Amino acid sequence: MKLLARLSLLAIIPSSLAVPTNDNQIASRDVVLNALPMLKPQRSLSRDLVNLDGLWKFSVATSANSTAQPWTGPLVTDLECPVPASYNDIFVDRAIHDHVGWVYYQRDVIVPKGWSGEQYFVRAESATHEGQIYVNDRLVAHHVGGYTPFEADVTDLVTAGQQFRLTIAVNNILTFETLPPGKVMTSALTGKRTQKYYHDFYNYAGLARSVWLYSVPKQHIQDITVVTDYKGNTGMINYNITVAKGTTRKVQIAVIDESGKTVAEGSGATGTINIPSVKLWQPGAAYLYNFRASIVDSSKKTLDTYNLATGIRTVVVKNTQFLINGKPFYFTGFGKHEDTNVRGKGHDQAYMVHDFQLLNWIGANSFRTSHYPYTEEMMEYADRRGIVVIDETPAVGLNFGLGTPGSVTFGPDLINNKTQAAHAQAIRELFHRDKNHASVVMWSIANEPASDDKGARAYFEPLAALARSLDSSRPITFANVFFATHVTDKISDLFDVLCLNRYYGWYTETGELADAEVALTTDLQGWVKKYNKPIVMTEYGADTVSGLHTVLGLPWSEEYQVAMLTMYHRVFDSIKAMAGEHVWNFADFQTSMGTGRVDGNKKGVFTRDRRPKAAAHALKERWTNLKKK
Ligand code: GCB
Repeated sequence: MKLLARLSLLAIIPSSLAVPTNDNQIASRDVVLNALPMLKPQRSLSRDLVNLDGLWKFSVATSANSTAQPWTGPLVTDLECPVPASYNDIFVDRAIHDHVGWVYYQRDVIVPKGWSGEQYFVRAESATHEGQIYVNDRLVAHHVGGYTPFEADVTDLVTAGQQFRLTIAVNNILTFETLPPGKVMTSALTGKRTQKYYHDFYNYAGLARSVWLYSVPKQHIQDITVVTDYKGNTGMINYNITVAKGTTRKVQIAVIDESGKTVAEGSGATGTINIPSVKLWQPGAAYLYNFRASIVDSSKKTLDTYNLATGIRTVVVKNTQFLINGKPFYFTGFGKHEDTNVRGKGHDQAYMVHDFQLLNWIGANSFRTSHYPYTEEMMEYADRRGIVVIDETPAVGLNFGLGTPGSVTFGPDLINNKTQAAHAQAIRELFHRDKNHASVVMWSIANEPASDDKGARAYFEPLAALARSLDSSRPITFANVFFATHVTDKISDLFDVLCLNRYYGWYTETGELADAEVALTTDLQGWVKKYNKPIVMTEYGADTVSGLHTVLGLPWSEEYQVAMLTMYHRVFDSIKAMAGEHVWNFADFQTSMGTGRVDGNKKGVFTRDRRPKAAAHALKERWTNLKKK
């Protein structure tokens, strides 16, 4: 993006969206709230890492007030909790399952003795939704936001070769100052606290991703940003590198292809590397170069090295087309969730690989990280598998209108300036973490906000500007809810792609597919007429009980799910501006209890344990044929 355009964008980002300051009374002076972490830790010739996953001592805070005190002392408990996993479904204990507030995880850690002279960090890949890291009794990191990493430099606190007590306190409370938003309710009858929220997936909490202890040399690479391009058959990696304070030595770059051959070299902290006879990263045909950044001293000794898997590709939106490497791309796939039995949102490599196998089997080329950032492992895996990702922030449930006409969402006591500041921070952290992934082709900054609410424009305009100022190389979008129509929606002009979530035939016109077809067609044609933009249907689907069959094709049956998807596809195929279809959902998933959900949301094309419903076979047929076109 041109500098002037960038500056004018920055002008509409108010100072209230500044990086949060640390005003929490429990945080000590030198702990910066939500400090941006370094690059994902890795083992290289100059870096080391120790995985801290396993069984940790675990306990829930005994009173709601324990947040007011910093954590001190060894945990007295007989509970052990696996990391990574959400804690809610692990124990056979309703009090833990329903707990609202802080929980504590604790274990002993030894800093390897070979790390003396290095700098070392504790890093949690996430703590849902607020985390505090303690080394022995000292608070060293504080982070709000449940799906992005944070870390603490512990070099000066523990000597290499020594042991320390690591405690991570995790809080699952959602308020109007968090994303997603929520409200804690207290029963007038028993005083029991419950967490209310406005999104349709269970509020799993805890340490659902890995925890690491890692080392870097004192002079090290802190961050790398790459933006790729190509001209003819020459690839380009535009890069920018930041190094640790006190780094006096030079940055050198080598680009290595998949066969191990160095194909280009360069030096300096910022620049462009040209790659002759480039092999592009393509959907379904990933190709990754190793962008190797090193800090080298005058005698050519390497002090630090970071290896960044880099796919060279471009993404451009042109009129109603979504172009990857100049070719129209049609999204097929799903909105997903991180969700499995017992482990909740806990990362599991077996499920990750299996889910990608199923995506491949069904002919899907993409997914959306509905409705929060997924693990970094998953983003890296998508890079390697050639799966395209729409990467979403945890801004879900900014919508109090569902089912209540005339309700207001944005206002001083509702979704307000503080929510907006948290939203800005969520955008910063997601972009910071995922900016280098070839698989990520678009940012979704929210799911189904009340974009027709009178406060929607004032809320979203600065956020869209912030997103563009942080990354001008990818389109931005949000997923639009059905009742914010092309007439009433107030924000879609701020975005590049129209992502629409629609449930004709399910929440409206239930069981009446002929009516639903007319309603869907009219709706889509309205958007086509008003905007010259690509349309991706980011949600459509029907709750379906696996094994329920009916010859009449009634709702909840496998037949109905197939018939409904088929109807949607007929409509999509008649509209030129359609650039993709993501069925809701890849698999059945857990939600909060309620009369409308029987053990969760059943819109999965696969069951929660990943068995195909009839719709999976129907989609496989369609998507495999689309691929051949
Ligand atoms: C939606 C939401 C999604 C829900 C889905 C449903 O519009 O975006 O989070 O799970 O509908 O099944 O109701």
